[in-house]
Order: sequence, then C-alpha cells, then structure tokens
Amino acid sequence: MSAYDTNNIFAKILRGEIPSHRVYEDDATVAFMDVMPQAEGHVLVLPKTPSRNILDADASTLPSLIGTVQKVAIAAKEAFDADGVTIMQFNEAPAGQSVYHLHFHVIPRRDGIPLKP
Ligand code: IU
Repeated sequence: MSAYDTNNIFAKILRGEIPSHRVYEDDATVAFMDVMPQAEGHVLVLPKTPSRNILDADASTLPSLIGTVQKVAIAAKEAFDADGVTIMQFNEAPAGQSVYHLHFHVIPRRDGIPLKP
C-alpha cells in the first residue's frame, strides 16, 4: 500500500486550502457535503489525523470517527426527511476508493430512489 499523500484533495480541504461546505467539526473529525452527491444530503466524514484509509488508520482515531458518523447520519436523516441512511467506506482502488484520506460516506435514502452511479 502506498504512503499517505499530504497533497490529496481532502488533506487540502482539511487545511482550508480548498473550500468545502462543512456541516460538522470537532477536535478530531470533520464532515462536509460531497461535491458529487449520490443522493440529496450526501456527507463525507473524515478524521483530522492523516491516514490513507482504514487499513493504515491508528485504531485510536476510530471511536471518535464512528461517533461522528453516527451523529451525522442521525442529523442528515432528519434534515433531509429520509427513510434510511446508507453508510459506505472504501479501501484502495479495487474497492472503489478514489480519494486517499480515510472517509465514510453518509447518504440519506428515500423510499424507491436508487443511488446515482
Ligand atoms: P471514494 O470513497 O474515495 O470513492 O469517494 C470520494 C468521494 O469524494 C466521492 O464521492 C466524490 O464525489 C467526493 N469528492 C468531493 O466531495 N470533493 C472533491 O473535490 C473530490 C471528490 I476530487
């Protein structure tokens, strides 16, 4: 597995070098709107600490990260009047990862509406 790239797009967003629509932030985590949402209200949740994906993450970062995923899932379901929430997380290209800073997708779901590809 490659090393963490400090110039990946989410690292730049975390440093404030590229704008994002932040919806949640605490000492350890950040959540912002996905620019190419697969459904209305698609949010990405990241740890502030650098890791490429879950495979190289320090286990100590995971409790706060999953705590923020839960907070965002509850808030997004409410805010977008959704019927459910899909949570996804990809590790390396064959698994569908395209940006190499660990992140979870939190996607509000409506009855009968499939995810956009
Ligand atoms: P993936 O799990 O690495 O495949 O997801 C990357 C996501 O990052 C994907 O949903 C993109 O739409 C999203 N994204 C973004 O929100 N802002 C960006 O500048 C870029 C990708 I590049």
